[in-house]
Amino acid sequence: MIELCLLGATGSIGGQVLDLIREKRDVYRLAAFSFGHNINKALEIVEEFEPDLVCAIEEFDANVIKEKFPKVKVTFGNKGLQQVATHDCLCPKVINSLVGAVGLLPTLSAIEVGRDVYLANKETLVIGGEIVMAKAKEMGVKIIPIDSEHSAIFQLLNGNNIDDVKRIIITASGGSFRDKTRDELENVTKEDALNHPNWSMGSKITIDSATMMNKGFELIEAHYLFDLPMDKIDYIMHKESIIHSFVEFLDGSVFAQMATSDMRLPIKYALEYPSHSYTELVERLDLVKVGTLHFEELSVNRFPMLGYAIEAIKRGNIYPTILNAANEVAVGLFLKDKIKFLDIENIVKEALDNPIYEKFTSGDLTIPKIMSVDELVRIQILTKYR
Ligand code: MN3
Repeated sequence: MIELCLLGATGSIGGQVLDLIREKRDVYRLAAFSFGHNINKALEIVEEFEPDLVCAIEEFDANVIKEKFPKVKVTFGNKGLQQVATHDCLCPKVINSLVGAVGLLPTLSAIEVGRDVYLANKETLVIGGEIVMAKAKEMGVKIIPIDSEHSAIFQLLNGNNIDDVKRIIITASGGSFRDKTRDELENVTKEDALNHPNWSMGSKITIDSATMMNKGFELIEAHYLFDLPMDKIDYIMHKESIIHSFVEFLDGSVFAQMATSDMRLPIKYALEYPSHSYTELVERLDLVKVGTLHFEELSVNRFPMLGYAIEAIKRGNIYPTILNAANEVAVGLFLKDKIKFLDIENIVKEALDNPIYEKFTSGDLTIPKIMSVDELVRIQILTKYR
């Protein structure tokens, strides 16, 4: 029996993890979970899965759970997330599907108690990749990706020598606005942006897909996960989202991983790696029905966020934190109709170029430094756009 400690159970990835548990109740048990603000969904999950421990973000929601389910251990806030990540059970697997920078500390808590982390929270690696991977190495634990592109590369590298890799090529669907020119982006709405052509995901990542920041994050994620220099990490537009990424080896051989667009496959592979055992959940790929696959250059001029992400990782140190915090706040403002779509890009660019952060670039990157710069960036932007 594998006991899952699931951070972010009411989100899109969390819901798909629950699907996998339902399919194999004899293999998986939900031991602990956290949720954000969806108290109704959280109550349903407690009722259905009878976990030992539940964490709410707000104390108020924690009390609601406690009242209804007095036998369940209940906690809340950031400390609670770390309790879920380190929850004591026999065969724990920690899945981090939180959204945003809040995912970093629970990842580290899990690593510190010697647990492998099944990682869907890309911000963990974007802002803390250096520290997280070093700590994982020190503790001898694995970081297993739950992201379709990184799962593809992880599958393709299995049994191969990383030194034989010429480059990896991460595919991008292009997001909701892939066929629009920059002029046409001027007045697009939140509803347009949330309408992703291939994937059904949470709102934050769907907006990140439309701005291409998601792909920028994924380049950084790959850099740390596979310990590859940025010049070995390439990207390409592939509108069908059938090929989830490529690995090109030094001898010219190029491998692709293909499947229908269903996150339950990368989640299942992560949890059951290296097994490809049967599942009913994932729709089979019918190549005749697909017919044709398309590939196009992904231009940094058309999608400047991709360039900002590459620039942030080149500058290193605190810059990926600035990139992420600015993006998180900007996407939040856009989802509240406070700014226009293209303002997201402007806010990120302004933050990266803001000289007030320069003083943080000296000295090594540390967790306290990440936390304080993260907060400072948020305050700076929110004061301006309130
Ligand atoms: Mn992805």
